Amino acid sequence: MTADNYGKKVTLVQLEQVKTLVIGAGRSGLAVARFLKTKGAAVTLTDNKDETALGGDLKILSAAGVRLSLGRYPAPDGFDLVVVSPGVPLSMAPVARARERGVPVIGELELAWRFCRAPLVAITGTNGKTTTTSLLGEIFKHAGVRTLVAGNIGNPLVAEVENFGPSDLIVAEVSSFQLETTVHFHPQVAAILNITPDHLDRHGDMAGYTAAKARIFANQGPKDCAVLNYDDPPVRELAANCPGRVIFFSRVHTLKSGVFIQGGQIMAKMNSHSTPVMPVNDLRLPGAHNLENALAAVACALERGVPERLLADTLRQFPGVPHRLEPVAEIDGVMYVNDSKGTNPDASIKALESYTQPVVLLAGGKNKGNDFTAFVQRAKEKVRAMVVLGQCAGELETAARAAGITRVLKAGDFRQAVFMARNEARPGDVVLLSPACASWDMFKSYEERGDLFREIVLSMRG
Ligand code: UMA
Repeated sequence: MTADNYGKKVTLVQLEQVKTLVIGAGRSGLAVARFLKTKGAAVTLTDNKDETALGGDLKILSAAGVRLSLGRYPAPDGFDLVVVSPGVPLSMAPVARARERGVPVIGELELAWRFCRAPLVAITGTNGKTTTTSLLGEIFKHAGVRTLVAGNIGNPLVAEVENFGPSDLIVAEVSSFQLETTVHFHPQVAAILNITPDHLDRHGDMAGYTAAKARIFANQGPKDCAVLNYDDPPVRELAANCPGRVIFFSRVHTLKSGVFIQGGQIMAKMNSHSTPVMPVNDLRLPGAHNLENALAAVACALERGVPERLLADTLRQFPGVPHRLEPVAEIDGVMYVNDSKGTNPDASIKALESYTQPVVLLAGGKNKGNDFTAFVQRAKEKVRAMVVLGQCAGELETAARAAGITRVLKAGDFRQAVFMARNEARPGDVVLLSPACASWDMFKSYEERGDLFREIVLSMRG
């Protein structure tokens, strides 16, 4: 297979003997290397970290015939295909070189899609995508549909995509990083929940970030559907570019058609008549942002034919996802909440807005090019004290003091930060880990950060 015919293939592809370079040996790259090997490709897996730093399944892959180039990238020439991990910037040398030579560069999402036989619902957005994807997965499962939930949520789609067929369903959380390398990726239903500043260090500016998000519907046709947030102006404006039908959802407007709130009820007006789905107050998930997530899930589920009664059952029961406003424990009258998934200022503002009681906030990590002004201004109204940590601790401290937060403490490490927060809290307060930053300066993932927070808090109970 040549580079050229790969680019033209739209669905199933022939990978036998194709010389493939997989960049990044994390969750995505390992799954891609394994998958390509089963398809008979000649696979080289590379990572800028060496074997000691990586650990994992590398020995097994090597024994299976995957060539490893760890600690340094191989000479980029001689490959027919490059598959990049989502966290690998497309500006890095081997990727740029491959593109110059006309070698196709795709990501795991595109690769998986080419082997996808099941109908696909894809969810993106700056915030809420994990909650909405999980919720939607539960809705479909409760409605009796065999469903795979995969993607940016943590389990690469390519690992399981072939186990699901036309009568099943796949719900995929997709990120701007993954969408950036799509070519033919084509979900039947594509939802965009919101677009606020995030990952600007990677995408350059909001226009670049929005363009990456909009790739979710770029290959849709008239029979497909985009589910868009009417209340979010950048998302609403994307409707003009959608090749398929658009279903809007709104928390604040009564829509002519779509999914919205009226008289305390979630209403769906998909054809000409309105149908009540359930009272808003019956929703188990707390917060205005979760109501938006629920409205998006309702729109996607109705589009796929799930009856209102069944989807309302799930909305009444769904408790949320780990690391997102996850209550960990109450100790001496103080509630400890793990919101490690608050990896950008907007997510952490939403977390702060979920509480009426005083908050001791733990924030900081790796700033992804975001401005903290709005975040610290909101924090000023909510926090008793703020503990800052990680790579951008100094930047956050300066911003917090400029916003008028007087009690700002700088922690040397994560454990110290949690103990500092405990000392600051009074009975009735919330200690909230919602960093507004990525975890990558101190941890492999936000999950690892949240797990450590949970472990430290639980160890304080005795
Ligand atoms: N690496 C290089 N060169 C580079 C950059 C990274 O070799 O220039 C290597 C690193 O040394 C590391 C590997 O690449 O070994 C990591 O790859 P990765 O960052 O793509 O991470 P994965 O473990 O493959 O996880 C990725 C997603 N991570 C990112 O997008 C940063 C996971 O999303 C996703 O769950 C997983 O694939 C499966 O699809 C996480 C995430 O933080 C949750 N996503 C961002 C977000 O939600 O905001 C986009």
